[in-house]
Amino acid sequence: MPIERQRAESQIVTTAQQHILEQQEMHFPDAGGTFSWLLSGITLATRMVQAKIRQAGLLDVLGSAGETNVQGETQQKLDVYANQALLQCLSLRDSVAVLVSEENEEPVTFDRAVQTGKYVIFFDPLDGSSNIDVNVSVGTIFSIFRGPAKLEGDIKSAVLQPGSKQVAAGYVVYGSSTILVYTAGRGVFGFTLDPAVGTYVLSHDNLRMPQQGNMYSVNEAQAHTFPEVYQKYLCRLRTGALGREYSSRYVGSLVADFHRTILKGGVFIYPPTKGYPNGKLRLLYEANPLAFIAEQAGGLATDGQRPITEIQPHEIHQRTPLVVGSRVEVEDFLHCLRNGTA
Ligand code: AHM
Ligand code: MG
Repeated sequence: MPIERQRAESQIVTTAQQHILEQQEMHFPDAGGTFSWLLSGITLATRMVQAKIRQAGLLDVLGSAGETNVQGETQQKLDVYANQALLQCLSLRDSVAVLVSEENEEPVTFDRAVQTGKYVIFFDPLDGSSNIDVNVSVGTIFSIFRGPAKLEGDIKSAVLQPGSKQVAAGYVVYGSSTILVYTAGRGVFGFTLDPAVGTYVLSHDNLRMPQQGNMYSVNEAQAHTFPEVYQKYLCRLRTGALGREYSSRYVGSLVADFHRTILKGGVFIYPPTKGYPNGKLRLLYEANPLAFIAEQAGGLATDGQRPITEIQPHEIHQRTPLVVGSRVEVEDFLHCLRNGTA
């Protein structure tokens, strides 16, 4: 049998680990396995989290842990578990210099030589936690940067870089199946967890977001508190100004809403509101990674003033408005902004 055919037949599936290694060899030949080892820390933690989520209702993991996090939000037990899983799995990777989690007010640092501890990782361990108790999809989001040349002084400021400097980003959606989507700046790839084997398997090769969709996603009950341009833009979507009839879909878990948007096209919007004048979502571990993935898949992401990935952060837990999705919808939003009217 020809060698190529033998290879094709023996390679029944491509696992995430294998794919990440191949990508690393192709695009970062000098990384020497460090980067794939780092990512394997994330995939391990998310497999632990998904196992716990799948047992929710059987184990005592639902409900509040009785604490509030840095955002003043009640921490769910699964929030706490997911945070610990990521912190533990990643702290064992020598290449990690700093970890910044939604659940920790301060960055977690490791005493490593700069040559070894190369990476800073931002993550939201369990996004959409208000949905946990009602069996609706939740997720994990991560964003990876190279650390600064020197890690001294005020670590919180030292790790702040615009999203355009992300080395890799991804998310896991714990839905009807568990799916990992990631980019290292050379396209977007999706892997579905095979629960029987416990391995992520390539299921979405070189994912591209449709140029235009027919769904928009926003907490419309708050629409009366949105800035006028957002209200007018929503009116355009509803009235066929973009040449299509739109439906609305809103899960209330960013990862789930984004995952649908990347697959089906359309737009996800979290504007400034009365309750959240700067938007609710966090720049460094929610908006940035999803913006990087959207751009890599052919979409766009903006805060209404500039691309999300161009924002120079000033605070590790800062919030931002977010409009992310297909090129046609986001460009139309930008057009509305420029014209001051829809
Ligand atoms: P969380 O990180 O505390 O779970 O909050 C972020 C979540 C997002 O997943 C979701 O898009 C948003 O909050 C929903 O907010 P709202 O209920 O205001 O629409
Ligand atoms: Mg979140």
